[in-house]
Amino acid sequence: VIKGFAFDMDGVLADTARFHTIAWRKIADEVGTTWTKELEEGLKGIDRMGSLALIISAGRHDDEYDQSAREALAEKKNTNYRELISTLTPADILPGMQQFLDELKAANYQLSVASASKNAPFIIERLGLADYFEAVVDPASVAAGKPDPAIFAAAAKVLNLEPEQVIGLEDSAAGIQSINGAGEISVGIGNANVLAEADVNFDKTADVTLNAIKVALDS
Ligand code: B16
Ligand code: MG
Repeated sequence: VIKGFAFDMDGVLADTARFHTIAWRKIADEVGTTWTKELEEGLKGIDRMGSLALIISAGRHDDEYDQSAREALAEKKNTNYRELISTLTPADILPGMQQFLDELKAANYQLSVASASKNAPFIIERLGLADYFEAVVDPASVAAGKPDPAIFAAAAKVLNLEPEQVIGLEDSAAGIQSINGAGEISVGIGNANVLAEADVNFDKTADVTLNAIKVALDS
């Protein structure tokens, strides 16, 4: 029996993926890596240093950046990103998600956040969503980031639930792998080809309701 839901944040609750893209594109330009849709999709759900490593590798610049140069680039990206997200308001909650959260709360489900972002508590506060969640998993507290199952496993644990009692929602391929690896039911939101491993898929957040998930799981 499902008792809880674990939410990814960027791309599921918050319309912030576009801000990550703006900030990372500047870094890609600086290191000389050509920006592609595949690169953009591949960064979703991947933590900050991991994302930077993918950008540097995509342009075959690995040898040009040592650890301290990488930390400086990551810091620069985050400073730019923080400026962009400082303007967030509840209007930046992705379509339908506040209603979905209301629906879950009314049905007494327990909710947690499993975001790779160290900025998650700040963003959830800016969106006015903090009161919906029993807990936000600190990504720094898990041994490995998405696609490793650790973060979604922790998202069940903070609710005192078994993985089988939890449904995870994600917009990234890495995140769906994390949910599946943790033994939870996975709901993908976005391109069905990218999220092919999800148990259930929706094109967009506005399509996600409790009933739509039930119908999809029963079919
Ligand atoms: P930060 P999610 C992820 O958030 C983003 O999808 C990913 O693009 C980003 O690099 C990562 O957070 C780290 O974010 O630099 O703010 O710590 O989708 O897991 O909610
Ligand atoms: Mg995401």
